[in-house]
Amino acid sequence: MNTSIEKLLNDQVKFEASASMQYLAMASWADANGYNGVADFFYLQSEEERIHMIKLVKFINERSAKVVIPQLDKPKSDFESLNQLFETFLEQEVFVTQKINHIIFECLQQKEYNVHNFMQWYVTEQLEEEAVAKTLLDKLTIIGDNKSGHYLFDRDINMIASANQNEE
Ligand code: OFO
Repeated sequence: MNTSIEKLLNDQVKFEASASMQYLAMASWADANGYNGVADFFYLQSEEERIHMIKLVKFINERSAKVVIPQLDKPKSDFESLNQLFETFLEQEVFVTQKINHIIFECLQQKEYNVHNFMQWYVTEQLEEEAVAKTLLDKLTIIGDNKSGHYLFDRDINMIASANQNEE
């Protein structure tokens, strides 16, 4: 594998690991603030990001390139509101999408078609995750500061997220 692609894939290992830790911090904040549904949602997101990271680690090894397990920055762990929590979720997903698009671009430039093919799974995943993050943030924008609205959002979050995925 071309060394610049190897470096990009290792960077992506770090981004997926960072996303996993960020969502763990968000789950913990939600747990501590009485939003149990939101906490469950982010605990699950955190696990999914870890799976994305491991999928990359295995692929890099399968291709006999070198995996570098990264050191991570501390995730953001204080949030002013549910809205801010979900803004962070959307920003995080948009950031990862940009990184994946960059890998796709570089794979085509460097004729790394196997890596390009492997990365398609991530392209689809990002489309879904960005759509879920946008839907949830839209709902919170409608709810505004309404406490009963927040209660219902917390109760129904997993239903809203899976309904969104089924629509695609
Ligand atoms: Fe790894 O799926 Fe989003 O970030």
